[in-house]
Amino acid sequence: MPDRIKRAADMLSNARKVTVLTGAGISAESNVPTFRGKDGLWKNFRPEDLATPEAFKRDPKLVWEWYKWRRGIVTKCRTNPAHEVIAKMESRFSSFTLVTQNVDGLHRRAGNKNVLELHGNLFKARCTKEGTIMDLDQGDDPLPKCPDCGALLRPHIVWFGESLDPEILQKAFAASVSCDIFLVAGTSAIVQPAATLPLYARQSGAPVIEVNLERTALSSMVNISLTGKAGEILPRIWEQMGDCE
Ligand code: BJW
Repeated sequence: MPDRIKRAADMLSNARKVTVLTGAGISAESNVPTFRGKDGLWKNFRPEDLATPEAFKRDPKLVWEWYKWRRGIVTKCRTNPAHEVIAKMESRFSSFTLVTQNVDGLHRRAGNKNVLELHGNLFKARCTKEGTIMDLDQGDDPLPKCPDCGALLRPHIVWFGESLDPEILQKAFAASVSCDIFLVAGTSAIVQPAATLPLYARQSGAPVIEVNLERTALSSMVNISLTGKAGEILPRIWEQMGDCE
């Protein structure tokens, strides 16, 4: 493992354009629940009841209540060393794109600016009539309404079966096919189209480094697979990159 960490650090040290893809595992050490795995959200909740457009149509109060509970968890969480290294990377490389599937906003809290949030953001809402995206202040309202037109708001989250924002997805593809190195961390790499981004990078000639607690669907296809906690491995990579501060 120390050898592979050193190799990953050397590769990153020599890179100019870096793209990072993150998933729920990056926030696990901040105590934000992941989706799959032993204590994942999908062990206790059915995605069909909460994370599809049909579920929202059927029972918008239940869906809003679930997202309010999730925002409550995230509000109490702090960023962890994995978020902090990824934030420092943004100023280290001449071109840096962070693509995240996370909706918790912790990457921005850690200091990243160039963030493509593929699946939306827990702290934003969207008007069901006009599509306007806004910061969310739900308060005690079980069914928040659009301040402009009075229509029902929905969480600004990409649910199963919904398309991702084409502009954000296009930028994520472009950053994946044009980078020197692609780092993927804390994702099971099961959900499409995010899971395909590292493969596009690989096909375009960029080495892919994976950091995950366990092996994933991607592990056999990457150049370096590092198994362990992102909050421990990423700081070790960063330390070995040299001339970083
Ligand atoms: C650690 C760690 C530590 C833990 N350190 N690591 C093609 C083929 C098959 C299916 C599809 C397809 N294209 C589309 C689909 C359907 C669907 C899909 O992919 N389904 C799969 C389940 C098969 N995709 C969609 O519907 C997408 N829409 C779309 O493509 O539209 C066009 C279309 C539609 C339908 C058909 C065809 C085309 C939209 C996807 C939206 C995903 N939304 C969610 C939920 C949002 C709700 C919410 O947040 O409330 O987003 S699903 C959930 O999974 C969430 C996450 O962002 C996403 C990814 O999960 P992630 O981040 O990887 O988390 P986990 O829990 O899975 O993994 C955590 C990892 O961390 C693990 O590996 C741990 O080991 C690791 N870990 N601690 C390092 N400390």
